[in-house]
Amino acid sequence: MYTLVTLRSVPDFAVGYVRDLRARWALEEAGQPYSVQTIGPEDQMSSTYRQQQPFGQVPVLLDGDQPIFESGAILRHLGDQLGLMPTGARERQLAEMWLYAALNSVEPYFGAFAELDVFHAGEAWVEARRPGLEAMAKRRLGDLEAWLSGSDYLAGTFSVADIMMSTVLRLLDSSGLLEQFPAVSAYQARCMDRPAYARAVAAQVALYAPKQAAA
Ligand SMILES: N[C@@H](CCC(=O)N[C@@H](CS)C(=O)NCC(=O)O)C(=O)O
Repeated sequence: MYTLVTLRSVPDFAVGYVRDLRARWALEEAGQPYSVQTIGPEDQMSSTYRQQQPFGQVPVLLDGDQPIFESGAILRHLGDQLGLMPTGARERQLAEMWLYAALNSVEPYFGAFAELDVFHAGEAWVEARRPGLEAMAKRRLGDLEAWLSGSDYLAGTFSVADIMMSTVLRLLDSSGLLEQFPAVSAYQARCMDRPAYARAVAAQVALYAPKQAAA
């Protein structure tokens, strides 16, 4: 039995974007039931939780009583368990490389660009930093465009690497940048058209909906 540990409460802008979405999506792809355990700031600070997630963050996946932290490690684990890794040796290796690449070579740049407006709007340094971060984000999008041209997915068939990359691409949702890269945009749409993606987003939104309704 899987239990997904996530935050009890998040700011409105984060609803639908909390990284537990990656695990939810994988679980939904396989039709795998899971339960959700929510935590608050006091849990995040506790030594008990830090044994499960050393940085006090979410998500954590409990596979039985075995905790797994880092969304990439969770997807890698679920990829094998739920049949969301390609079957061929080279394709499996490609999926693994793209999983790391999404987290290490792409997410930091998209995240830094998105944070300008989410966390630093109006701060004096933002407009000076924007062109450099935008250029770097576009460089990575261009690289992805080249890889994806003529391919439906990163490693042949749909895999956890695509769950990771398409959720990383969502960091640029409101940037207007994706539209400039047709193969990336089509890839993003292809991934997000999957019914499991919609179910995963709906499940996360439903968790936070009572708070939103009360506001
Ligand atoms: N590299 C981590 C990042 C996790 C992360 O940033 N989690 C956010 C939610 S999306 C979080 O826990 N924020 C609360 C905090 O950092 O205290 C992963 O991919 O699992």
